[in-house]
Amino acid sequence: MAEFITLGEPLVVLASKEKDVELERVETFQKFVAGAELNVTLGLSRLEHETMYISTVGNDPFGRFIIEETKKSGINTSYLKVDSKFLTGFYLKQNVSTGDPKVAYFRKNSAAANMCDEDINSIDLTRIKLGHLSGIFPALSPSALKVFKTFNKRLNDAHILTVFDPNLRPALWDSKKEMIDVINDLSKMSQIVLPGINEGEILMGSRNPEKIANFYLDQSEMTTSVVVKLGADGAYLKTKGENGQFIKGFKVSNVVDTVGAGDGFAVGLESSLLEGWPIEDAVRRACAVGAMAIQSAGDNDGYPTREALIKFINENSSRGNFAC
Ligand code: KDG
Repeated sequence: MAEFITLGEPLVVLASKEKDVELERVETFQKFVAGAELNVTLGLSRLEHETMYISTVGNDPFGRFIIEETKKSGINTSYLKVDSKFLTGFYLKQNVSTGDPKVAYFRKNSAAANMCDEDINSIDLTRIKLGHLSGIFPALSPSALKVFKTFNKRLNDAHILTVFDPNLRPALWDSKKEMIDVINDLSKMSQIVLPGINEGEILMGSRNPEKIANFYLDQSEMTTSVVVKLGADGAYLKTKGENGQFIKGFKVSNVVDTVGAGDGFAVGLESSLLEGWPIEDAVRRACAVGAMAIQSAGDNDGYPTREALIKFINENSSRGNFAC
């Protein structure tokens, strides 16, 4: 049983040890588990929430590594299956001194991309309070898009709070237009939408956080809050019928790797919502976890325990002590 659920493609990431070396020339890689939705699940379970992760891996060393690590983290893996016909996806990530790293995906036709509706229909949603959805899984294949919609519908029918992170990955889509149309359409089926500011510009044509928020609030009856991620500057929160507000971020001096920051943001937000916090405070914790995430090399190993999160917020907060 769990209070949190998500569906995603787990990956292994091979992160280069050498800095600023082109991926084809790298000699040493470090292996981690990755995949946006798995990152969020791992982060929530590190904060002691009961989580469930739905996916399929191949019958191969990467798949076995993912299963082992996921079980070790206390995640409910009842619906993490093995399909011997396909392989587990992986990707290479460059270690860079500034900016976002270059990545190379090896995930086409993976086991997760070949999931089908039957993998979703039998899932027991009893006690689930929050479903996390990301725009990566529906980009994997036409069948993954169908599975995603079935899963989203089941969550909606069961009146479970859903949070949608557009997570744009242009390399996974046939065209930019298809990506924009499908992602904007899928966003309509969640109560909370979490676009980054750069994603907002691609998806609806403006870098103005209020305009981005209004676009998602206006396009769907179901969407009640939009949180626009502004990187180191924090976030902009707008709830239907209320004024929008900027929430300050946490500056960190030691940026190791930016990948996984957005998922960390979702961890902070969703953990707070599961604990019954008002959304404004949830966004503040989201900014904290996002900032902590960029200080390590893996995609999710920077996500904090509860103790580390309290310490980070108290040491970096101008508002004084902050309950976690
Ligand atoms: O958000 C982090 C993800 O980008 C990473 O873990 C790998 O799922 C991944 C992707 O599609 O890039």
